[in-house]
Amino acid sequence: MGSIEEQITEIEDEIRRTAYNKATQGHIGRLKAKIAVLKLEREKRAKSSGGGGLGYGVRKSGNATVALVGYPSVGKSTLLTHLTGAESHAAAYEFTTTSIIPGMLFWRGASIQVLDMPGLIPGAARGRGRGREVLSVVRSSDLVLFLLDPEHLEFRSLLAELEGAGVRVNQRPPRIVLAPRDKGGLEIHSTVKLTRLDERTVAAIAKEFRFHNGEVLFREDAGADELIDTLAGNRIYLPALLTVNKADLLPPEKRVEVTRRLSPHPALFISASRDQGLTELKDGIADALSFVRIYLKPPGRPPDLSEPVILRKGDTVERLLERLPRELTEAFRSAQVWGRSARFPGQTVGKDHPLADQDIVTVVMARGSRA
Ligand SMILES: Nc1nc2c(ncn2[C@@H]2O[C@H](COP(=O)(O)OP(=O)(O)OP(=O)(O)O)[C@@H](O)[C@H]2O)c(=O)[nH]1
Ligand SMILES: [Mg+2]
Repeated sequence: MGSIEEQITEIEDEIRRTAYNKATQGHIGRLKAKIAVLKLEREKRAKSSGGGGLGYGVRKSGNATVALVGYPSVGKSTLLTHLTGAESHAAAYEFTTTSIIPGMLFWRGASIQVLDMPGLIPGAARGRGRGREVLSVVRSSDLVLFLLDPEHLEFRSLLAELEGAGVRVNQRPPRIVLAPRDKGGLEIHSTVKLTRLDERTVAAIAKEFRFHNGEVLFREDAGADELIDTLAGNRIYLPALLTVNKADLLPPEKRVEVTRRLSPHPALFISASRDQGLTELKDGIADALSFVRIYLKPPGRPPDLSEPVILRKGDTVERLLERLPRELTEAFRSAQVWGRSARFPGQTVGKDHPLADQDIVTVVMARGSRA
């Protein structure tokens, strides 16, 4: 048997040679599972040999982190500078940026960390051109901002690089639940009719991941890819925005053509160097990050509407407490909520209550505590 890389290539070739139909879909599913397992093994080795990991050591800060992803020379550094004021050298040759450069964007009350990065090149997921480090930074971000040059619209291959690194953009995790057990064999259940997978294929794919005992529960009509993602267990699901930069060089009639070529992915046209479309872009970033503003109200006093605490959609009271002074958190007894997440004004809730945008919250402290 050859190296991991050779084995992956060999199986990929076999998949390419195999026509996809009802009779072959089980076989193809099994081959895809083999590739996924080999890639997990490759990641494990890269980590233990010191490569990969958070090579660049950027520390996350602000309310959320956005990763600028694109091929060399598309204008990532120019955009960082125009969005955040941070200096990142821009130049008319490729691979100008060789490390991660952070900047901070303040927009609609939130502080958003933007990361400029080296350009991605095909093969990044295999470690080409610092690709592994860049992709690991992408994995730890909260939003991917894709930048394309109108002259190079290969968005699909950019997406493929991220997919190869286990990043799924603008997708939700598959509705498949795994319940591993120590013994008893494999049980397959589903709450919906499965049209893309049969039991034999499910069992064969599970076997590749050494999932021999336990339950696989399908809550959707999933295919092999979704099952493999669930079994691999290390996929990251991120929202993403697609922008086409250098729109100043693009005549209006060409825009229509570019839009058509990128379809079904909606793209925003900007010019980083000329500050065109950047307000829309900032709004798009803030929307995609689903910020939630929470106003604090000290007991018996009006709420402080000047400085909200910024959380993300779905965050609970517990998340809010993490952002407050220790004394408040330690003495927490309950919270009172006014606003969209409350069933009635002033509802008393616990730490697991999910908050909504513009909620007003009073932290009720246990009796006898100071602060
Ligand atoms: N016409 C035009 N040129 C731009 C725009 N944005 C960037 N450029 C130019 O494109 C070239 C590359 O810009 P960079 O910001 O260095 O690109 P990059 O993506 O950071 O490149 P790497 O760091 O090499 O990956 C520079 O000459 C920029 O001046 C734009 O909106 N319009
Ligand atoms: Mg750059």
